[in-house]
Amino acid sequence: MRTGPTILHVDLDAFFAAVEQRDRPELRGRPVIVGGDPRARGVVSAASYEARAFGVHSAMPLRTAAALCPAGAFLPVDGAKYRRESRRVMEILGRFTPLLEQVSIDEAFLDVAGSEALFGPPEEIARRIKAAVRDEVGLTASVGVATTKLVAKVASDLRKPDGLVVVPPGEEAAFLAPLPIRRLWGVGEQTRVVLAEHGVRTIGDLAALPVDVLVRRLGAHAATLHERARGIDSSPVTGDVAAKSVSHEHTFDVDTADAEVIERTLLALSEGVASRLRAGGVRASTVAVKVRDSGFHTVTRQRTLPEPTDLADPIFRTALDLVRPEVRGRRIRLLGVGAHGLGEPAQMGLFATEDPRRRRAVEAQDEIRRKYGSRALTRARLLGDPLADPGGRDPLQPLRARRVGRARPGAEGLEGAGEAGGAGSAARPDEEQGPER
Ligand code: TTP
Ligand code: MG
Ligand code: MG
Repeated sequence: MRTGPTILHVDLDAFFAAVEQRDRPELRGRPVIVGGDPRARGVVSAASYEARAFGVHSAMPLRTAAALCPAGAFLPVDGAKYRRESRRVMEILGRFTPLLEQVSIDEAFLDVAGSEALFGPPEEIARRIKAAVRDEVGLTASVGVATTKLVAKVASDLRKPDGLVVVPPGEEAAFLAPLPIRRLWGVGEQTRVVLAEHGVRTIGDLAALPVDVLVRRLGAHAATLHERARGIDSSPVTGDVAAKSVSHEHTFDVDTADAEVIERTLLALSEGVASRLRAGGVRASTVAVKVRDSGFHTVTRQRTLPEPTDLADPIFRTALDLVRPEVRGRRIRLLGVGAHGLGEPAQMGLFATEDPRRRRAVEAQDEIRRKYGSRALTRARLLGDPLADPGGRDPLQPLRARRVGRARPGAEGLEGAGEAGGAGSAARPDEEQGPER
């Protein structure tokens, strides 16, 4: 059941042009037009915001762009590079929920309904995403947060570049009402002309029209349009499109060969991965591990499970099995646990074989974590260790609170909690993430 605004729409700002400005600092602050030779017959793919000030936009003939903005830097399209950067951004988004639906090279919907215990409320997740994309990829993204995909998409576009717009539940129609009709999905040029004849300029004008009038003029799809104008859109975020894996990694403050520390870290990482699988309502059929030693030698190993799971135990046991032969006698710098081959239980023909009591117990624990915070429940194994908080606010740095040392009796976990909360610390996927190394 959805209660708050949990759908995020993320869209990169002036994507192709921003990548070029990132890679060529001399282009920053200048009008940049990606599309190719301005004397050729092509069209503009992307225009930096500086170029837009001259009226240049995507899909405009390059020659027109050159006439409007003769001082612009005209660059060829480097598709391979943009696809690579797109994958990096999608990987970041995938850390926050398996319910990730990529809809174009630079945008995606996320449903973070199940991710709050791990990452905080949706607005906080939006901020973390923006920070991670900025720090790790060097690009800015705009994010809209709402109860529906439609409203989230309109919201992400509203304060570009570098925008963040949250539409509280119940305010969808009021949010849309003053906006020009072209901002609504599915309103093409022809529809706009017909609507203009009825005096419709804003989305609110459309919402106020009787639906039968609309259907008579525009056909059946007008009914959907009318619903959209009131912010109604029930299409779910379909997670199976882009989210193909969930993974957590940890870089040790000090490289370690301590089997106990390694085991505990794997358990914490497995807990984090499993809890994200459950949050997304998916199970994994394959477990992967990554081990990097002090000499930066990295190995990855993976194994298919006897049956798909969303529980920490089988993930942990498999990860431990895979990691053991790789760590012998070595000092370890980084460990990672990943879950691949994700699917919904029904698609995987599950439900039949598992013990329903076990599932109810795990779901009850998830519920407690959701209600009272991730620290409310911790395995006996991780107790007395304020650092191991797999469901902590920043599971990408599950052991960050290590430096605090073991909590003294009577002061359990307090310092640790403060540390692990580390708001806004944009964790890198692997290296150099410890701010106090
Ligand atoms: P958009 O997200 O539509 O545009 P943008 O990222 O350049 O600018 P913003 O989101 O800040 O408004 O498209 C993403 C990329 O897709 C864009 O950088 C280039 C490419 N593209 C084309 O090649 N042709 C087009 O007509 C459009 C609209 C985009
Ligand atoms: Mg964009
Ligand atoms: Mg886009």
